[in-house]
Amino acid sequence: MLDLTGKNALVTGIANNRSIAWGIAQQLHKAGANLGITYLPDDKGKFEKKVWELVEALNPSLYLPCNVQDDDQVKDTFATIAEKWGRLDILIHCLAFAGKEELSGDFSNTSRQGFTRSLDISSYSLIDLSSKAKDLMTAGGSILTLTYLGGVKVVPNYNVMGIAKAALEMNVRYLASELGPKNIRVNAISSGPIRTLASSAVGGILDMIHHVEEVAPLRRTVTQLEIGNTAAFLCSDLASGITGQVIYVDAGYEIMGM
Ligand code: 0WE
Repeated sequence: MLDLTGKNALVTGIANNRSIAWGIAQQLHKAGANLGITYLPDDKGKFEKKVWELVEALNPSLYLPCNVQDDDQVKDTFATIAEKWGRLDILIHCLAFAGKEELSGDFSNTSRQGFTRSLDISSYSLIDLSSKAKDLMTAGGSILTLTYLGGVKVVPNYNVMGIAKAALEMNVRYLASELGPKNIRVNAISSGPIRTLASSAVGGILDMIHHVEEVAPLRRTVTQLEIGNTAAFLCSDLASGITGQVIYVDAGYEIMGM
């Protein structure tokens, strides 16, 4: 049976009730995990309040600000986990960013700064968080990140995010190789497109969703709940033999050539 009782899980990347990370947090909670939630702090405390109103119902035992571009915040996050939990079992990485200018128009116009920032937030952050998490995963563990087909095949306008996801998927393999001997598994879920805060800011996302509804074997898109269920499985002992993998949860879209 899928059982995460007694496991301490840190979930990053919840912005609102449409976030894929929110779907994951709910399913980890349902399976009995003890949750720690991080949010992106901003001047007005907007996310701090919004995200808390959402996650309160899951009784998280930690609620921490963590901007992955700020070394001190990352350090403080893991210092608090070490102090309050002692041991970490599950790390959920659901973070990505690219400047709006980079997500449309010619890919060859990608700026150095846009490239660096997108790869820093969307890809390097998995290395940094995993490096800190591994020291606390003293009973083995599971690290999970979210990726997208645009990191493997060209998706119009995904642009620099595709490069960030390609790097992220390779991070998964190198981390899985390094951390396997400590019984820490590292995997990614490649989600089909879902309407979220990030994706609804993308021009043409509705057309992309309609295309998936026509072409995907299951003739529909996937839900946050379905990503959450796969995440709970991958983080559980049921998936004890799976590491270094990119699992497609996309209603089958990825297999199609036409
Ligand atoms: O990974 C993503 C979303 C990534 C994303 C989206 C935004 C929009 C607003 C990263 N940074 C930003 N920055 C913003 O300012 N997806 C898989 C969803 C997505 O994003 C796309 C897609 C799909 C699908 C962008 C272009 C084309 C398709």
